[in-house]
Amino acid sequence: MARERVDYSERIPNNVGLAENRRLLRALEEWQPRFLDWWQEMGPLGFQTKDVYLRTAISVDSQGWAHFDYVKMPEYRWGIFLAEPEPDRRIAFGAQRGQPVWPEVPGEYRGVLRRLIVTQGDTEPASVEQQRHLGRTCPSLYDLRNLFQVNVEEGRHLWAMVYLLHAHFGRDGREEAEAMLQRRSGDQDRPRILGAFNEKTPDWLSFFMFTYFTDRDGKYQLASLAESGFDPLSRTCRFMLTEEAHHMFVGETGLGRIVQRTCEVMREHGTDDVRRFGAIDLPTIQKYLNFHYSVSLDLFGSEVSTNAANFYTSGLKGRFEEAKQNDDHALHDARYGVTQLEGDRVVTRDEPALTTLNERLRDDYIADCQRGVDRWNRIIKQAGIDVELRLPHRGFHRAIGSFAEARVSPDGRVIGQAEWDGRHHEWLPVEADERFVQSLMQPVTERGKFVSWIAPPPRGINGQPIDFEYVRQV
Ligand code: BYC
Repeated sequence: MARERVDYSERIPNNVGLAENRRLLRALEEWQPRFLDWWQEMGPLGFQTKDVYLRTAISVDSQGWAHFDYVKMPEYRWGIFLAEPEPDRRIAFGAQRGQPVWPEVPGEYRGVLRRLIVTQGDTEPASVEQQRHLGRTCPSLYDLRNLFQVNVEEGRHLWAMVYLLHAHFGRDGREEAEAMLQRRSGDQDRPRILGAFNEKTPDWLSFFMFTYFTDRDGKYQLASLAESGFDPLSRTCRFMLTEEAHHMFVGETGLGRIVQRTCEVMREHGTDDVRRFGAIDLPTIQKYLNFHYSVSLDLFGSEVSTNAANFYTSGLKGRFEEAKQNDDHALHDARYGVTQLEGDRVVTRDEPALTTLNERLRDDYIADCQRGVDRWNRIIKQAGIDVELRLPHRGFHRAIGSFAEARVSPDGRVIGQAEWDGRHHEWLPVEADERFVQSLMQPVTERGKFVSWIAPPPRGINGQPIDFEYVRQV
C-alpha cells in the first residue's frame, strides 16, 4: 500500500487534505497561535530554545513513520495524522453492527461523541501541564529527552482531538477547542475534567509512575475509541496508539531502572535502608505505585454504567480488541462478573454485560499493569532480594465507583475509618516521603551521566549511544 506521507511544506502538517478545505484550514490556523501561547505558558519550563533529539511523524503506516532529528520544542511540527482508512470498514459491535462506518457524525450521537472526544482531548494538555517543572530536575539527558518527547506528543494528541472538533462539530466544536486551552490542571476554578489529571507530577518517580499507569489507561481508552463507528475518530486513535507505546516504554523502563538501582545499593551496602545512599527504598516505590495505580483505576468510570452501555450499543466506543471477542458483539443476554462493594463486603456478582463495559476494560488494564510489576519483581529476585512489589486491591483508595464509599486496605479488606487513619501512611506517600523523593531530584545534564537513584538504560534512543547529546546544552 502506498505510504500516506505527511506534507511538511504546509503550516499545519497533515494527511487529511486540509489545503482543500479552506474554512477548516483557516479555523485551525486561528487556533494554532493560541496553542503555541498555551505551550509557552504551560508547556515545559525552560529548554524551549534548546535543540532536542526528537522523533516526528513522517508517514502513518506501521513501518518507519518516525524521523529523528534535533528540534527546538516550539518548532515541533504538530500536525494532524489519521491512520490509513480500512477499505469497506463496518461497525463491529452494537445495534448497527455490520453497517458501513460513518464518515460524519450522525446527528443523534453528536452530543455524546463530542463529550467523549472532549474528555479524551482534555487529558492531553493536562498531562503536559502536570509535567511542566520536571525538566529542571532531570536524572540524565536521556531521560530529559524522553520527557520532552512525551510532552510534544501529548501536544500532538491535543491537535488530533481538536481537529475532530473543528472538522465535525461546527461552532460547538470550536468552542470546546478553545476551552481545552483554558482549563488548567489542578486549578480550583477551571480544573481538568478527570481526577488523575488534576494531581501533581512533582518528581520523576511520579512521572515514571504516571507514564506507566496513567498513560496505560490512555492505551485502553484509545483502543476502545479506535473501534468506534465514527471513522475519523477510529483512524485518529489508531495513529495515537503508535505514539502512546513509547510513553509506556518510558514508564516501564524508568521504573525498572529505579528498582535496579535500589537493588544494587541494597546489595552493595547490605541494607534495606538505602535512602542514606541516595536511592529510593522499595517501600517508598510501593507507596507511589499504590497511589498512581489507584487514581488511574478511577479513570475507567463506574463498574456499572449506563453511559458505557449506551456508548457500546450506539457503536461509539467498543471493547478492547473488539474483533477478537468471540461472541455476538451485541451483549444483550451476556453477563459479566463484577467485583464490587456490598455493605462492608467485597463480592463478585454477575451483572448484565452491557452495563459492565467500564469494568471489563479495567480488568484488561489490570492484567496489563501486572505484566510490568512482574518484570520489576524479576529484577528484584535476580538481585537475590526477597521482596515483591504488588498492585493493591482494586478497591483501595478509590474516588469513583462503588469502592469510593468505603475504605479498603491494599490487600482488599474493608476497614473502618479509624484503621485507615492509623495506617494510610504505610500505604500512600506522606509528606516526609515526598520531601525525601524531592531531595533526590538533583539535575544531571552531563552527557552519559545518571543521577544516584536510577540505573542507566541498556541502550540509547534510535540506535544512538547512551552518552549521546540528547538535549544540546548550548
Ligand atoms: N473523574 O457512567 P460513569 C489518556 C463521571 S487517559 C471525574 O461511570 P462513563 C492520557 C462521568 O463523566 C484516557 N469524573 O462514566 C493518559 C459521568 O459524568 P455524567 C482518557 C468522572 O461516562 C496520560 C459520571 O462520572 N480517555 O488518554 O461511563 C497522558 C458517571 O460515571 C470520572 C477517556 O477519557 C473520573 N475519573 O465513563 C495523556 C476516553 N469517571 O455523565 C493522556 C473518553 C467518571 O454523570 N471518556 N466520571 O456527567 C470515556 O470513555 C468516559 O467518559 C469515561 C467515564 C470512561 C472517562
